[in-house]
Order: sequence, then C-alpha cells, then structure tokens
Amino acid sequence: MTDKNSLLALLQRPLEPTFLPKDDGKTVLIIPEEYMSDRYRPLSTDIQQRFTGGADVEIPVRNVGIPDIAFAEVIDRRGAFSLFIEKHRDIAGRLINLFMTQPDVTSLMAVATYARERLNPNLFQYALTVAIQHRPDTRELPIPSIIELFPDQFVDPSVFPKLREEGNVVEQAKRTTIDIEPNFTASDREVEQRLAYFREDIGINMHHWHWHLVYPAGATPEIVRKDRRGELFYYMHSQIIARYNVDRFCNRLARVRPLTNYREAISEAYFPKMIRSSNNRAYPARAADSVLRDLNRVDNDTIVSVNDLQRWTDRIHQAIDQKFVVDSTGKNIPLDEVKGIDILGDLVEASTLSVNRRLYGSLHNFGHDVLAYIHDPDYRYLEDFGVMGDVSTAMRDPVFYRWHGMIDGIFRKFVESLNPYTSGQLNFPGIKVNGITARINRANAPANVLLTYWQKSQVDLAAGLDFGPKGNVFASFTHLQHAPFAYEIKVNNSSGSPKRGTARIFIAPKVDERGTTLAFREQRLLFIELDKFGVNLRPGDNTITRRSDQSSVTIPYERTFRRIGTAQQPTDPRQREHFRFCGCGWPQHMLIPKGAPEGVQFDLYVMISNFADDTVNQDFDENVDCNDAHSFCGLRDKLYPDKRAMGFPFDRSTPAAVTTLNQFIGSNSNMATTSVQIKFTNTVIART
Ligand code: CUO
Repeated sequence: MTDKNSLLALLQRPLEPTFLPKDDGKTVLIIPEEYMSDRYRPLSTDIQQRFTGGADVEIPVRNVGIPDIAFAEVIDRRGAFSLFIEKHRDIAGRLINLFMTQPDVTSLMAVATYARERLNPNLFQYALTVAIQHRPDTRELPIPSIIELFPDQFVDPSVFPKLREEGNVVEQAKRTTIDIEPNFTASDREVEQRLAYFREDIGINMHHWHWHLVYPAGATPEIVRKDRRGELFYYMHSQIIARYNVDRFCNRLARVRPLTNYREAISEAYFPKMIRSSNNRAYPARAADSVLRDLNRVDNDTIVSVNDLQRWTDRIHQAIDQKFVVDSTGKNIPLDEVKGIDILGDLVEASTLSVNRRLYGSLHNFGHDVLAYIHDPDYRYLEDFGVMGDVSTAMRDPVFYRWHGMIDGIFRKFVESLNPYTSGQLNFPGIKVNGITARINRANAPANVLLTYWQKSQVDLAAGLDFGPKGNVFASFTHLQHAPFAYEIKVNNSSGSPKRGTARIFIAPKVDERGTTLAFREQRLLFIELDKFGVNLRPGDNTITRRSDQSSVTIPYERTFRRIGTAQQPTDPRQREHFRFCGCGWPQHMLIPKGAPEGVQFDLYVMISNFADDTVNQDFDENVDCNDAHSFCGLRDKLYPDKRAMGFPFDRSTPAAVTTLNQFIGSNSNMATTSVQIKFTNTVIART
C-alpha cells in the first residue's frame, strides 16, 4: 500500500519531472517506465540511477495500467489554465472525478503520477488538490501553500533571478533574504495605486484562491453541492467589496463604480508585471479606456458576446423583480427569504447548480473572461488571459472590484427587496448589552484607538523555484498589519436563567472619502464583519473578552504562509490538526481597515442574538479543525454554522424612519455601538 503522504511529493515543484527528488533531495519517486513521458522513457534507466542516490526515502509507484487522460491533454501543458474558462472547468471536473474514483491511495498515486507527467501543472495541481480534500482516505492531508508552489502567481517575478542566484551561489546557512518591493505595478501618478497594498496583498489573493478551491463551481454534484454555497459566494465577495470600499475611504478615494454599463470604456488600466512560469510569458496588461468586446477565443472555445452578458443581466434583474426564476423545465421557482439568495448565487456565478444555465447564462464567469481577454478577444495575437482570468491573480486588478461591484449590486437588489427584520427577529428579551470597547494589548492603552502600520514578513519560496536550488530561499514582503487588540463586552442578563447567544461584531465607517457623514442606508452596506462567536450568559452581569486574533473571518499568518513538504508535517497529532487543509480564511493582518495618520472614525457595533434562532443544531468547536474562519469559509462537510441570513442584521433594508445607526439600535437592548478611531503609522516593522 502507498502511504497517503506520498501524494504530497506530487504537489511539489510542479514544473519539474516527477522523478526529480522532492523534499530537498530526501524523497524520490520510483516510477514505472511506462509512466514516464515520451521524452524521458528512453532514458529511464539512466535517470533512475542518477536521481535515486542520496535520497532517504524511496516511494515506489505501482503500475496500475495506463489511465485515459486524453481529454485533459488538450489543455496545453505549457499554457495557461483557468477555472473561469468553461472548457477548462469541465476538463478539471473530469480529472477530479478520475482521481476521486480511484479505489485506493495506491491507485490514486499511480494515476496521478501518470497524469502529472503529461498535463498542465496548474490543472493537475488544482484537480489533485480538490480530490485529496474530498476523498475520505486522504482528506486529512495538509495541502501545500499555493504561494510556495506557484510563486509566480503572487509575487513580482523580478525577485526570481535573485532568489535563484542566492540559492545556487550561497550555501544554506549564509543565505540572505531577498526583498520583494511593494507597489511595483505603478507609480503614484495613478490614484488607484493607493489601494495596491490591498489588491496585491499575498494573503488576500491566497484566501481567494483557497475559497474557490473549497467551493468549486464545476465538478461532480457531490463536490459542488455544499450547504448555502451560492449564498456564501454572494456574501464572501460582498464583504470583499465592502472592505475594499472602506479602505478606499481611508485613502480618500470614492467607492468603486460598479461596472453596470457594458459599453462604456473602462478607465482603469492594469499592468501586472507578472510572468507565467510554465512558459515564461508575461501576463498581458490592459490599457486605460479599453472597451469590452465579443470573445471568439478559438483556442479554448470561449465564445461569448457583450450582448450575451447584457441579456443574462436583464433576465436576472427581471427574475429579481418578479421574485421567481424559471428552471430548465419551465417551472417557476420562487425567490423567497430563505432559499432565494442561495439560488441566485449559484445562478449568477454560475456554478453547475444553476437552475437554468440556458436562460441565465454564466454571467459572472464569462464577465471574468471578457475582461481577461480584452487585449486579444479573437486570439489574433496569440496572447493568453490577463490576471482577471485566474482566481489566484484576479484580485490584483482594479477592474475586479468594478465587476464584482456590479455582481454585488444584483445580489443586494434582491436582498433589499425582502421585508425588513421585525423587532422579534432582532431582539433578545432579557439581554442588555451595556457597551463594547476595543483596546490594543498594551499597558495603559487608551480605549477605542486601534493602530495599523506596515510589517515585513518572510516566506520560503524554494519549493516553487523549479529546477532551482535546494534548501530554503526566503523572500520578504511588506504588508499592512495592526496592533493586536481585544474587545470587552458588558452584558446584563435579567431573564433569571442562563442564556446562550451569538455575539456579532461589525465595524463601519462614519464618513466617506470627503469626510461627509454617511447616511445610514449608505453605511449599512459598508458594515464589515469582524467576528461572530457563541456566548453563555449567566443571570446578572457578564463581561465577555475576545481577542482580535480569534476572529471567525480570519486565519493566522502561520496558516496563510505555512511550510510544505512531506518532511515538514508535524508529528504531534494535535499540531497536525492545525496544519490540515486550512488555507481558506481572510488573512489576520487585513482584519481591520487601514485608517489614516490623522485617524479615521468608525462605528464599532455588537449584537448578541438569541442562539435559539441562530442554531442549525450542529456542534462545532471553533478551536479545532480549522473551523476558525467559518464566517467566510463555512465548515468542512458541515452546515454553515449560523441559521441567520449571511450579513445579518445589516443585509436587509430598514424602515425609512431609520436614518442613523442609533435609530437602528433603538429599543433593541441586545445591541450596542461605540466610536473607534483607526490610526495608521507609516513605518515598517519587521516580524519577530
Ligand atoms: Cu471570486 Cu469572481 O469570484 O473571483
């Protein structure tokens, strides 16, 4: 029997042939001659002799026959692979299925080895990762961090020659760290560059890649169908747009203008300065004032017109206005309070769960494609897609937020059309929140002043430097960070008996980019979820404290940038728990908005809702199994752990009489708000 850990060797150094040593030369795979590619098969004896010497571990790969993977070989091995391209998505779905249906790990190892030698590395990596994550016999395996496998998708490629030189010339102990400069994609002549720290943040892009890995839009139904996945598609992306807009205010930029007019020139340009390491070609740029054009990409059958996008948009708006969608058999399906947003999420994305692909198309996915190919819509120049074409790079581009701003507008329109929450839904009788404060973890720190600054952190990129040096090669990068803080919530329970509730903490700006006070109906759309957790309330007074790093939205730095490799796995089972597939989650270092040097005023809000109305009758512990980012990522193989609509209580419209947050709180004694200030200091502090 093959040990399941052997599969991890297949995920390392994705561009190198499988027979080259893994784990820094400690592990080598012994591959059946028939599995080698045509190029290397004639040399197999020589190759096995040259590379097996010196390895501590030999992993024999069994010959289980030749699998049929011709369907996947049509994606160019050295070209680009994208989940937004329908043909690629279908092929990935079939490949995932091939991996899922292997009877045991030995066969999976064999079939995957054969496939690895022949298929596009990004396709292979994606399909094997999804399969590992969903097979009962492999789901415990820690999936390597994407940045270490495909660093070209996350960092400025100008560091790669320096990393290779350092790794090849200098011995391990004396190697120095190579600096990745921030803000490398444009000068400050471009105002959008003020948000580059957000868009090009490595952790944010890794989270987005992981989210789409956990919630694939296409694969077999058992994999795609997850509890409230359509709703979570809406909510997670909606929170990204809210967070981006709030950080724009901090940088004195207006909200993103949703891309609702498909015929208007797009003023935002983007020059990614990235390369695809599979073929060393540059990701194409988009010049300012580009216009959407019909796609006729014969290279991968992506054929869609701007009129198609418009028609699907109109039909979706019509469905929202009529409050029902028409499924593929012609039946009307109501868009109600409970299932409506979930149905819409799957239909707009569109995932394979869309109720009617013919009628409503695939608006969001094809929008990514039309934007990604805007520089070469008919493959005239043999150019591949730009950064909008891939989930690992899309969030770098300013147009991502314009496109997703439009998508968010569709969802919001529906949610706003639902009835406002009644006081019975908002209230928690007997529970009174007397106040919330936030304070950074420092002696004598003032209440309600939060601090942000730049931090320099390191990541080991050696595993992604195919054909490169052995050992570790560290690069340092600069990102936003905040001083750790804690909330203190004072709650009185006058009901006379113990109560269970859910604390929901949000933050929203008080003013826009010009310093103008936001009306509540505007502010309501900008509430950022900071945390959500269960609380037990004794009769009488309770003081709840909660640390910022416990957030249900984020994962810690160590998990975002964890090490990979079979040798790096912790042996302690408890530690291994934390090491498991857990890359989904907003990066902790981006938990709060940036603020500004002079301080930016926010409303910090807490609600304690009645657990009886929140529970889905399922136990879970937020401290185990990487359950900690459940607000954005859900729980693996479980129900989303909150029965309320995502975004509750700010998702629904409010009566016209409510014009301020205090009026919204009104007589709901289970809510409280306080003013906090976020101050940014323009200094770089090294991570210790
Ligand atoms: Cu995440 Cu468009 O869905 O990038």
